[in-house]
Amino acid sequence: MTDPRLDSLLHDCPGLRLKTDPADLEHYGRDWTRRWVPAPLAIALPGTVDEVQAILRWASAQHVAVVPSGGRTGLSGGAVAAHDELVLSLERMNKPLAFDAVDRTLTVQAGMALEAVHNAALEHGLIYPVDFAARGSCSIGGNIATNAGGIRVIRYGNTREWFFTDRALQHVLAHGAQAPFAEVYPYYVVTEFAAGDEAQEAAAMAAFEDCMEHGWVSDGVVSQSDAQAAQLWRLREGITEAVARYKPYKNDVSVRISAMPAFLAETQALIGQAYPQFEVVWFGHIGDGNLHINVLKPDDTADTEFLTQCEHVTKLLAGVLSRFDGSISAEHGIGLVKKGYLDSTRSAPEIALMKAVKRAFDPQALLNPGKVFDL
Ligand code: 2HG
Ligand code: ZN
Repeated sequence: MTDPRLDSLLHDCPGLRLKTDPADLEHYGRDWTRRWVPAPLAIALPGTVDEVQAILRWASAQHVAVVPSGGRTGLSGGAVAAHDELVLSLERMNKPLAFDAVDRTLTVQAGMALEAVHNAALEHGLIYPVDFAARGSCSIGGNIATNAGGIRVIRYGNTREWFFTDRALQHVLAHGAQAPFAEVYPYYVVTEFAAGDEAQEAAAMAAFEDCMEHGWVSDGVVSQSDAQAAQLWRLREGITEAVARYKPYKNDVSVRISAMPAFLAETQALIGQAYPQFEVVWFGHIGDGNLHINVLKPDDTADTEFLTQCEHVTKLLAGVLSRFDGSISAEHGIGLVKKGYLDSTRSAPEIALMKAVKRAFDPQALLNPGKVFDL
C-alpha cells in the first residue's frame, strides 16, 4: 500500500477490503456517463455497517471525500470519483435483512441488485413494482438515492406505459432484436396490463380495440407468452445499450402529462433546428411525462466540440422546461451532467434550502461532493 492515508484507514478499520489496482480505480470510479476520467484514491468494500461507520469516521477526521457506489449504471455523473475521493462500494452489502409479514415490508442492504429485490419480494408473495432495464446490475441504494423510476408505476402498482420513436427502434433492431411489425411507424408504445382475471384481460383488449377504432393506434401486437412479452420489452429496454457506442449526450426531462403534447411539439422543433447535423433518439415513459432525449455523437466529431454544442442546446431546452414548469431531471438525478442547469427548474430559495439540509448532515462537504451543487 503506497499512500500513507490508506495505512491510516486500515489502522482505523482493520481487515477492511481495499482495491487499488489501476483497472479497479477506473472501473469503480465511473458510471455510464464515461465523460470524466476516473481518479479515486482507492475503493473500500465494507461488509458491515460497523465498517461503513469506521470508514466515515476516518474520512471525516482525515478530510477525505467519499463517493458511494452501487451498480454505477447512473446516467448523470452522480457516482463519478475523479478527484482523489475514496469510493465506498456497497457491492458486498447485498443481502436481505428482514421481512415483516404484517407490515408487508422487506428490509435489504443498500447494495442489493434491483432484480434480487424483486425475487426476494416474490418469495414472500409480494411485488416490488419499480423496474427498469438495468435491474440486474443497478442497486437498490442507488435507485432510492436518485428516485429512479419511482413514479413509473402509473396505475395499480404495475401497469407500465413506455414510448419511443422509430429511430430508437432501428438502433435496437440493429443491435439484434426482432422487428415487431412488417410496417414502419413513427412511434411505438409498449403497454403492460396487470390483468388479474379474464374480465380484466377482456377490458384491456377492449381498450386496445377502442384506440384502433379512433385511429389513435395504427397496429398492434399482443404477447401470447412470457417469452413474447420479454421480446417486446427488449425493444424498449434495449435502447440505452444499443445507442451507447455513440456516446450519447443525455437529456432526461419531464413535464406534466397534460403539457406533454405542446412541450413535445416545441422541443422537437427546437431540437430539429439546433441539431440538424446530429441524430436524436427520443424515448421515455410517456405515461408519467418523462422523456429521454439522447443526442448521438457522430464518429467524426470531437468529444469536446460535441459537448459544447449539446450544452448550448440544453440551455435552450432548460428555458422551454422552465416555461412549462417541468424538470431537467425526470428520474436520473442531477449529477455532474446536470448540476449546471439546476437553477433553471429550481428557484433560488429552493436551492438554498437544499444546501442547508446538505450542510446539516455533511458539514465538511465530504459526502459525494459537487454532485448536485457546490457548497
Ligand atoms: C430508460 O428509461 C432509462 O431506459 C435510460 O432511464 C434512459 O438511456 C437513457 O437515456
Ligand atoms: Zn428512463
